[in-house]
Amino acid sequence: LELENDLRAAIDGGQLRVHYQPIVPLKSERVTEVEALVRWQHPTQGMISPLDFIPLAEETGLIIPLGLWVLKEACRQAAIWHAQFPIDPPVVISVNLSPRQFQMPDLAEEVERTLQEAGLPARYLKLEITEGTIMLDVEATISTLSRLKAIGIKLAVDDFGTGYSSLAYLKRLPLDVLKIDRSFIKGIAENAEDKAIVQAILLLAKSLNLEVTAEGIENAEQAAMLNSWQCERGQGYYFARPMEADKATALLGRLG
Ligand code: G
Ligand code: G
Ligand code: MN
Ligand code: NA
Repeated sequence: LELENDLRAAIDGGQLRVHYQPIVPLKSERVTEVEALVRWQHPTQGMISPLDFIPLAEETGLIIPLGLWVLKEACRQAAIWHAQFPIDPPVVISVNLSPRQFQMPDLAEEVERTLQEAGLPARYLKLEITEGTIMLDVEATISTLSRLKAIGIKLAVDDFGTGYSSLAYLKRLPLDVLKIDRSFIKGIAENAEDKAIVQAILLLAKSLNLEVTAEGIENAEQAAMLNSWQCERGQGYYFARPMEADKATALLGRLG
């Protein structure tokens, strides 16, 4: 309960931060996208990981104001980068949506309003949901994704391969990207099963006309293998860790 009250105060009191992790095309390794990842700068406990407060936020419903704050902040920052750096195409911002956020009845309207307020064109926003979120209520998912898609937002499945989404449903969803979970990427150089799974996901994605981002790339060998398998994009400590907005600005500036 103490943590819950602290978190409530944190949302209202400006203790949340958004960090940004670059996502790169494996062919060029130039940053074309960043994932927004929330952090909590606690007054006495220091920086708290989302792993330690997102579940509580989800349980208590605080994820709704928290998630809207992250979305707003990420869109605001993306619009600043677009104005600041004449990169073509401008960097895409990717934002995670929890199950409860995704089930908000007015999600599409909230997102559209946020984009308008930030002055960010919808095609530069990508939303990430997990297979678990997709499968909560597939018909509702199709309807919500279709509304978001109609606005022009890009849609990604996060942690792909770890959940239970059915291939029959995947075909019916207006998705753009599968993000292969980092647990599969970890072993691709040494483990025949991981390699087979990742290659199968790449084949599946191609046949469903989806792009792929490989998560958790930690070394050059993994990046090179994935590139040789025509995986479009990568994310992971090998390229960059999540970083403060200022550092991301400096990174984007060097590429502009
Ligand atoms: O950045 P890090 O690896 O610590 O994130 C841990 C987990 O928290 C990841 O699963 C990530 O998707 C999740 N996460 C980070 N930021 C957000 C956010 O803004 N909203 C939601 N729903 N999840 C987030
Ligand atoms: O669930 P989601 O994919 O949104 O989580 C992203 C999380 O993965 C972030 O918390 C980020 O810190 C973490 N992450 C990003 N790249 C790597 C990596 O190369 N290795 C590991 N172990 N974690 C990573
Ligand atoms: Mn994610
Ligand atoms: Na993920």
